[in-house]
Amino acid sequence: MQRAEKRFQAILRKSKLGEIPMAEISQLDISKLLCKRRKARMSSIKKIALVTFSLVLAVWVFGEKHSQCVLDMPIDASKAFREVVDCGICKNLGGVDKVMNISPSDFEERYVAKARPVVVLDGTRGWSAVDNFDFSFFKKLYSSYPKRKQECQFFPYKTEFESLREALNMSEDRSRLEPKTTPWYIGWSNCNDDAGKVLREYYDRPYFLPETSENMALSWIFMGGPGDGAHMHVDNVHYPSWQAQLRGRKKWRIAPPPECLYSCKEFQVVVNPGEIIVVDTNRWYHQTHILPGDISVTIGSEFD
Ligand SMILES: *[C@@H]1O[C@H](CO)[C@@H](O)[C@H](O)[C@H]1NC(C)=O
Ligand SMILES: O=C(O)CCC(=O)C(=O)O
Repeated sequence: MQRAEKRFQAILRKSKLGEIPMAEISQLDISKLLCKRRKARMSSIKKIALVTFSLVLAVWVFGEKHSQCVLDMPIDASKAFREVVDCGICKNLGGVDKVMNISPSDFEERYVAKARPVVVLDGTRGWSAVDNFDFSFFKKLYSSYPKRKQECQFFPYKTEFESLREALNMSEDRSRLEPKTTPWYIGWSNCNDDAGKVLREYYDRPYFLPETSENMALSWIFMGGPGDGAHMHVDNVHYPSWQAQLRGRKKWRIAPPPECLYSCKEFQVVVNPGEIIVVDTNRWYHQTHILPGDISVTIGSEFD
C-alpha cells in the first residue's frame, strides 16, 4: 500500500512537472496496485494529490474502455472527499478515557455517539487469543492453506515483504526480534474464511459493543516489534473500529482532522496487553508506535 502510494506520488509529481504525458500514465501498472486498495489510508497531502489526480483521471477515463480497476478508481477516490468533521467531537476533550466494565449502552452513548476515542481496560476478558496469537501461530495457520487462499490485503510498512506469505516465511531469529536482525512490522486483513473460523475460536465479540452491532468479522491483524507502526493517516472505511492489544504495548497518537487543529488537541495513549482501543479512524488521524519490549500483536475490526 505504501509502495503504491509512493509510486503514485512520484508519477503525480512527474505528470505535474509535465515529465510524463497523461496518456502514458494509462500504461503504468499503478492501477493494478490501486485497485487492491480497499482500506484507503491517506495523509491529507496525499489526499489532495489523489483528488487532483483522480479528477484528471475521471475526465480522461470517460468514453474509453478500461479495466474494471481503472474505472473503479475515480469512484473510490471520490471517497477521498472526506466529510468535514464537526469539531464538536473533539472541542472539549482533554484526553482518551480509560474505562472498565462498561455497558453497551454507556459505551454507545458516551463514546460511539460522540465519536470519542476510548480504551476499554478489560476489553479482551476471557479471550484465549491473548495467550495464543503470535508469529508461530499465524505462520502455522496460514501455511495450512494453499497459496491462493493466503493472499490477503497486506501492509508491509517499512519491510521488504510483498505478501503475508513472504513475511511469515522470515527467519525464526528475525521473527523473535533477535539482536542484529532487521526490525519488522506488518499488517494484513484476513480474507480467508477458514482461517477466520479458526481465529474466532480464540476471541469473542467485544462485550461492550452495541447490541445492534452486526459487523463482527475480524478484519485486521497488525504484528511486529518495537519501533514505528503506521504513519499518521486517516482511514476511509465505513465505521469506527476496535483494536485489541493481545501482546506488546502500542502508543497511539490521535490527532483531530486539520479543520479542527485550532479548536482541538491531539492525544497520546498507550494500549497495554488485554486492552481494547476504540477509535473512529475515519475522523481521527492516527499514528502508532510499538514500545520497547514484547512483539505487538493486535486484532481488530470495524463495527456498526
Ligand atoms: C522462504 O524462505 C526461503 C529461505 O530464505 C526461501 O528460499 C524461499 O524462497 C522463501 N519462500 C517464499 C514463498 O518466500
Ligand atoms: O495498529 C496499527 O499499527 C495501525 C492501525 C491503523 O492504522 C488502522 O487501523 O487504521
